[in-house]
Amino acid sequence: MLLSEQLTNHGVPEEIIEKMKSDTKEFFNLPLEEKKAYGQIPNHMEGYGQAFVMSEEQKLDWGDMHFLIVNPLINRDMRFWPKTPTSFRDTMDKYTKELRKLTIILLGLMAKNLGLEPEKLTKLFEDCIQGVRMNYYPPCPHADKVLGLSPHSDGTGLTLLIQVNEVQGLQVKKNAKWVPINPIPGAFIVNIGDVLEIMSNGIYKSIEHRAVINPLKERLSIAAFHDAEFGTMMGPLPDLVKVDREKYRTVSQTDFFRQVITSKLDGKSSIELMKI
Ligand SMILES: O=C(O)CCC(=O)C(=O)O
Repeated sequence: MLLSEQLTNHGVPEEIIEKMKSDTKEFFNLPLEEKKAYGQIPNHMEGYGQAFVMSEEQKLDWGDMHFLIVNPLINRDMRFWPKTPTSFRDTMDKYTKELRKLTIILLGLMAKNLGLEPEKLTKLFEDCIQGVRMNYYPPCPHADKVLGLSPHSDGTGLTLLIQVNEVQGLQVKKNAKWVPINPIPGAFIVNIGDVLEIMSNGIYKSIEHRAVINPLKERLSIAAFHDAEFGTMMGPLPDLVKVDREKYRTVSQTDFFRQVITSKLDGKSSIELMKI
């Protein structure tokens, strides 16, 4: 079953992807003070900073990131949207609109693969919650002693990820081994998240992944997360539990999100808590 695949011929115009990449690079190249103007604030997920910092004692990952909620439009908090480069906001808008369309196409195909009408899944993601995390990993002379992003599965539905430059760093766990994913220019890495594992009653499995660091070269990636519309219950799709026993609990999205955002990145530990 599809866990993490590279997708080419996806229909997202190349110039939109290239512009997203170059604006992201330009943002991370800004002086620290300028980036800090968009810095994370307490009890808030968005902004420039570090991923999943839960305590003062925690060893941090070797990377900076900038996270934005992009959809629903009403949930955009423009305080965190960079004004430099000047094209950034427009680029992000165009890029993520394309990715929402692509997500619906992929989810329709996945629903068919589960033996369901495409709408059984796509209608839950029509006005999806979409967030984008831009990651910047500086080189580290002791690259083997640090991680760019700790092992985790995404606590969302479907992730479309691009590796911005040709520096390898993403690894996925397959048969208990870490497998490097080589960057293919213009390709999206499609990662199944925990929400799709739950909704598919375990037929699709979320993929555990991590980012490693290069000793000499910086690396950048952009992950776009797609989640079911606000208010969707997190549980197996009713049609699937008619034909098999229910393997995951059903909880409110609020409770599910609380669990995701208050835990530090730790493999697939979050979804284990949802298993019956
Ligand atoms: O940098 C990468 O390739 C991985 C990024 C990632 O997993 C994330 O942002 O959740």
